[in-house]
Amino acid sequence: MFKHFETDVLHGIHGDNAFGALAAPIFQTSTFVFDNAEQGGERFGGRDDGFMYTRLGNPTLRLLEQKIAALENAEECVVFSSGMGAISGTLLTLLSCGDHIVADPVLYGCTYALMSHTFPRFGIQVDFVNCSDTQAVLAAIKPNTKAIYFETPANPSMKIVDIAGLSAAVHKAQSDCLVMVDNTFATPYLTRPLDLGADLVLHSATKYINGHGDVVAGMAVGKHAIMGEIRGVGLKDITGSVLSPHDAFLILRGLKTLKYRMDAHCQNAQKVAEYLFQHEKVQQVYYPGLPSHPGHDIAKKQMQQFGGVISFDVKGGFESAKSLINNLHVCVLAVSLGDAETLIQHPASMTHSAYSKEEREAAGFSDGLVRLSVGLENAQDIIDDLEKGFSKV
Ligand code: LCS
Repeated sequence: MFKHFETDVLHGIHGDNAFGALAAPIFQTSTFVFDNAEQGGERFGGRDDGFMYTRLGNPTLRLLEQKIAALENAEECVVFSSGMGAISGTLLTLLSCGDHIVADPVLYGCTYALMSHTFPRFGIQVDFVNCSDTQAVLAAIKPNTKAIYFETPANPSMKIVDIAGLSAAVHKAQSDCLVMVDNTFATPYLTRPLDLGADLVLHSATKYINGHGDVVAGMAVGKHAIMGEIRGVGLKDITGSVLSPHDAFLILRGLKTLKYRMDAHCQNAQKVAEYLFQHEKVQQVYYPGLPSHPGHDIAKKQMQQFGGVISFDVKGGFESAKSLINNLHVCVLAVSLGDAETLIQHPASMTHSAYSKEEREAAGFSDGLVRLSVGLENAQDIIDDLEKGFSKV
């Protein structure tokens, strides 16, 4: 690989490309023809690494996996048809009935639902513990604790977890306990969790990695042995959550501009966060780029920049927030994040509606919280739109 991220996303890995196409060829095929019965048997037996069936592997998917593994400085990546596919496929591969995990209480709503509602049905115990508090995490570790799981920045409160500090402490306490980081909000351009000591990285590639709001996809990234298990069990048998080759092509295309998009998202978000911070109708702003954010110093250490998502509380709670949201035009009312367009949504009733009111309070985000995924428009147009919206509050 080269010295710079923007070069690495373009060069170095070209995959299986017999005709020298510059853009990634789309291998839109479900199955692969064998030369003879012996070859088919060798492939299924793992003694020949040729392709067999797209759920088990495909050259377009493979190219994307190799690129992401290189960008995360990892041995291996497995792509899935959604972030939730990657998360459930990974966790259900590595956990069994009787195992225990520690997870931060601030998680994307469906990840939280998987852990709080589904895992207990399968005898997997989950303790939700503040992962910004290393001592609390260490105190929660038991002999059967197989993983520590968190997002940083976390959805939706933009909470920051110290990846290096927590990974070192957890591995010292229990060397085989896996530290898993959902790196969706940071992307490998802003943070490389494996370089900081984490064991496994998860992504919703639906967000910044694809970046154009036209694909749903996920990724798991880590060491060969674990990724082999995740591919052979979590992807192949448990979820069957295989990405389509055409979607892999779109992500490969989006990836080419990841650095430039992230630079613009981060610069715009900083301006919008500073505007919101001084606004008389805003109660509180949650953005790690603001010195007032409790995770600001750690974010400065482990992130190249502070990301493109901002959450904030409007004075007067949800009723006031609704008046704002319903009077915006540049900021589009939609869930998801990391798209070119600025997206605004209300976590308590939308992305995080799987949490009860008490669970949201315990996790530290209010029912009135608004989340803004700052897009690639001119920052002043976003600010002007918010200003007009606030005038209706
Ligand atoms: N991890 C994080 C941090 C996420 O924000 C999401 C989705 C997922 C995993 C799941 O990925 P998916 O299956 O959707 O690709 N977050 C969403 C959100 O905040 N609004 O809509 C989806």
